Parts: sequence; C-alpha cells; structure tokens
Amino acid sequence: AATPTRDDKFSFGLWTMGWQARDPFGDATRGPLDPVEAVHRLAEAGAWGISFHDDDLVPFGSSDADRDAIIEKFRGALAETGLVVPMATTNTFTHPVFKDGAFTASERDVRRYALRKIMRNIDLAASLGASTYVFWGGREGAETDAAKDVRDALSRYREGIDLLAQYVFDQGYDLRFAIEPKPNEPRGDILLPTIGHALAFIGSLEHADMVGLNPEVGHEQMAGLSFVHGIAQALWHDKLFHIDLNGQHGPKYDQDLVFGHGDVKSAFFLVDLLENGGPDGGAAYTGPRHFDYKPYRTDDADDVWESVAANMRTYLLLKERAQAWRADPDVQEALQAARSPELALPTLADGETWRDLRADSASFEDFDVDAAAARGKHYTRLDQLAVEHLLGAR
Ligand code: 3MF
Ligand code: MG
Ligand code: MG
Ligand code: MG
Repeated sequence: AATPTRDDKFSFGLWTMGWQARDPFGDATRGPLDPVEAVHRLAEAGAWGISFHDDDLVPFGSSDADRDAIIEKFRGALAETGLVVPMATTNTFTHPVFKDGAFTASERDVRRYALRKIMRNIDLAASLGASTYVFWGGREGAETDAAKDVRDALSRYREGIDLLAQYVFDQGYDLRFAIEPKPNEPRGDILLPTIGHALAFIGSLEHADMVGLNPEVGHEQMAGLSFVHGIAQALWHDKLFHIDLNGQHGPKYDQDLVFGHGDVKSAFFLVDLLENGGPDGGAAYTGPRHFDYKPYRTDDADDVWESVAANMRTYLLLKERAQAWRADPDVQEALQAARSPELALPTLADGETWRDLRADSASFEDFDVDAAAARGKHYTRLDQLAVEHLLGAR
C-alpha cells in the first residue's frame, strides 16, 4: 500500500530533483539533470506528474529554435511515459533583472517584461494540458521600508494578476491561478507572506473565482504558523487549488526537506485532513499531491531518486496511519468524550434567533458556569493516541 501509483496523483517540480545544490555559501555538488531523464525516472518511480518553471525546462536566453527542440523532446518523453503536466510556473526571481521584483518592480519596463515572460510560459503550460498556473513572488518584497509604497506595490500586483487572468480567459485556456505565499527569503520581507494575506488579496481581484492558493508546508512554518490550520481555512474558502508538500523545522531558512522529514506530527494531521477530512469522510482535496523539496546537498545523483521515493512513501504511510487512527474505536470514544463532534452543530437551533437566545435562561441565568469550566477535555489521551498511531504502536 506504500507503493505509489498514478492514482495517488503525486507530482514533482523539475527544479526539485534537478536542484544542483548550489546554496548561498557553496557551489553545486551535483551535475545537471536532463528533463527527459527526469520524466522517465519519475514515471518509473510511480509519480503521475511533473511541473516546471519556464527556465527549468528551457534555459534563460535560449534561441527560439533551441526552445522548440527542447519542448519537442519533453513532449515526446511525456507521451512515451504517460506522465502529465498538472502545473507550470514562471521564474521571475533568478535573473538580476528581477532583483527588485517582477509584478511589483518599481521600474515599469521590468514589470512589462515580466508580464510578457509569464504570458509566453502560460501559452506553453496550456499547450501541455496544465490546469494550474502558480505564482510565487519571491522577489516581490523589500529589505527596507523606505523604498517602496506597499499599497502601490499591491496595486501593481493586482494589475498584473488581473491582466493575466484576462489573458487566460480571452485565449480560452482551461487554467486556474494559484498564489504561493512565503514570508521571506530571498527578500527580507515578501508581499503576500501567508495564506491569510493571500486570501485577502485574492478577494480584491477582478477574476477572484479563478485564483486560489498553492500553500507550501515550510513557508507557513517559517512564519511560525500551523500549516494544518492554514490548509483547513484554504479548503473552507474553496481556495486550495494546489499544494507544495515538504518538510521544515520551525522558523528558520526555507529548508525544503523531504515531506515528513520536518514536523512529522503536523504532516500526519495534514495528510489526515487532505485524505479523510472531506464532508463524507473522503478526500477533502482532489488536486495534485505536489512535492517542492530539495534533495540534501550531501546526496549524490542516485540518492536524489531515493529522496523522490521517500516523499511518496512517507505520504502513503501517513495516509495509512491516518486511516487507522480514524478507524480506532478508542479514538472515536475519546473524541466523543471530548464532545468534539458537537462543534459541527450550529450554535443556534433551526429557526432560533438572537431573541430566543436572549430569552433562554438555560444559556445564561441558569447556566452552570463552574460545572462547564470543570469539564476535562482529555486531549492528552487523544493526542497520545495520534502519536501511537503515527509510531505504528497501535
Ligand atoms: C520557493 C518556492 C518556489 C515555488 C515555485 C512555484 C522555487 O521557496 O517554493 O520554488 O514553489 O516557484 O511552485
Ligand atoms: Mg520552501
Ligand atoms: Mg521552496
Ligand atoms: Mg514552493
């Protein structure tokens, strides 16, 4: 059951396995990975999809002829293996031209160039059958608050996303947008730093209905936030369009660990939410289970494929554990004892109004506050049951 199949909808960014492990302090420890090889090896490993930034597939500055040739080879590998491209995105962060942003660069000519770069890759994404286009604004931000009016920057961000949504609409592409929040790195502070900020921004867009989120585990955890709560709220707003799964140890640099290799308990509850958190106990999320991680810099070219397998295997093991935890009668009993299911009941009865509540002496005048305050919630027992399932002890 921990062997991945296409039905699990696992996908990987080309930039993940392809990361040569250059970091701010050190050179590459691995050679480049041919996208065609990546497609074949992912398919062999049981993955379903591959995503890419424009420049992962076609090196920045390639001639049109070279670009066409690379894309043809990539298409060929997809056709041969049956691997799909569920998502694509744009690199608007590596080239120095984007050092002060793309959508929100102060210079208007840089913004216009960025939009053209994105439009070109949206065309490619649509032609490869992608259904989601991701925006991670890594350079949309600042180190100093002296240089940019954040309100103007947000207006330009909105202008850019609105324009591209209109483009997709006019071209008749079947694509939705997903914004990926991150609090910092590489900028000192990045705009749309969390799921909550991005949700509020999306509400201000002209085509708000076609724009959702691509939250990343580590990005929310870098801000000290609960990823599980963030995902639950994204689902609640119907805005979980895509997800970047990985691992992180609390607020520090973006670690991009293998999924589950950071906060494994949070990963357990995340998988439970995604797989079993639907209204009928089924999947709450049906999109790609997409991994955005970095193989350790200490790994060699073969280890990289072990890390690919580790992401999927860990996810499937957690899925198994989460199902066992849900099915355990002791867990069900502990949930009942904590009165957890009661939260699904509306606070007022059908047809009741604030007038009825105000007239209800049982809710105030006769309410036994001390007795309610004294009720034990037994959450330690519940939490320990989760840990024991996670550890395979039950
Ligand atoms: C950076 C990221 C990005 C985004 C990618 C779109 C380079 O921390 O997570 O990866 O995920 O741009 O998916
Ligand atoms: Mg990350
Ligand atoms: Mg990342
Ligand atoms: Mg990401």
